Amino acid sequence: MSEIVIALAGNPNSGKTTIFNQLTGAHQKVGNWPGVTVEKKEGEARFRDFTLKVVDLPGIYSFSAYSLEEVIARNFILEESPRVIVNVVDASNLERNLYLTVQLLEFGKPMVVALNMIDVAKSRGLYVDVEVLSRLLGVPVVPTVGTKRLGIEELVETVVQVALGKKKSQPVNVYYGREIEEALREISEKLSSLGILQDYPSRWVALKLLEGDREILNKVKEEPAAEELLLRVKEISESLTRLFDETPEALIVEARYGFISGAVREAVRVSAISRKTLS
Ligand code: GDP
Ligand code: K
Ligand code: MG
Repeated sequence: MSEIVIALAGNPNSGKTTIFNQLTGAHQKVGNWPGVTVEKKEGEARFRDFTLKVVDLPGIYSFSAYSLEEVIARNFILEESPRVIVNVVDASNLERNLYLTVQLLEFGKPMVVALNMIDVAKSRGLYVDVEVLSRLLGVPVVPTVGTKRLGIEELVETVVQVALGKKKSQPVNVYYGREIEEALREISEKLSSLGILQDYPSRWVALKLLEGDREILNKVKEEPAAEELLLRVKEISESLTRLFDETPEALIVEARYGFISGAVREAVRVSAISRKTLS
């Protein structure tokens, strides 16, 4: 019997634990992440010939700050290589939740979005076009109501199909603008040629270096050829800052928000009635 490890990632209160419980039922194990007191929940779900090992990652809003939860979540994704990431998204707070989604896409790993709380979204007159959202993100999107078990079977089926390569999940690369894209390309190439952090997705490491991510900087510094790389990153960052009068980090954050507002504009319809009541 084959085992598929999946990681549940999402904002706090998006319904991650509810979906985790629906997937795993009584087959759960609660412990702590190694060395820290953050709770770790693991469980198992059966689907046909497969055992899904489900890990409930800590609820987070971002991967760029330095909370313990954020580091745990991203290290799990990078080091334990789950076959599929399931991103639980609160459909009634889509724009805010997509900020984490975009950062999950950046890992370039197979992913499925569980578009949860569509009951709440509907009651507020928000309709999300699942096909459009899926096309914009490059990954399957399955609508769910975790508390009512709606969409859970389809979610499991989709996850298994993605794991088997029978359903496409190709996370899009958010376009950061010509200059940043050029910088990402150059830094990625340098990472490969210098043999630095080769187990990590190079575009992701390049982004983190431009964002000035301290944890990744420290990891890079342990590598023999770090000095040459970091010198070049510094030059690139300074020239981008001169050019735009903003740090690369700020430019990257802005580009993510730009992508998200475009996606929401395309994929969400607000009913006329609720538009009136909301104003
Ligand atoms: P987590 O912080 O992401 O683990 O979120 P929880 O699973 O604890 O859920 C947060 C709250 O939302 C709980 O009160 C759940 O019962 C509720 N909830 C979860 N999914 C849904 C849903 O699809 N619809 C509605 N209406 N409530 C939900
Ligand atoms: K909670
Ligand atoms: Mg939870």
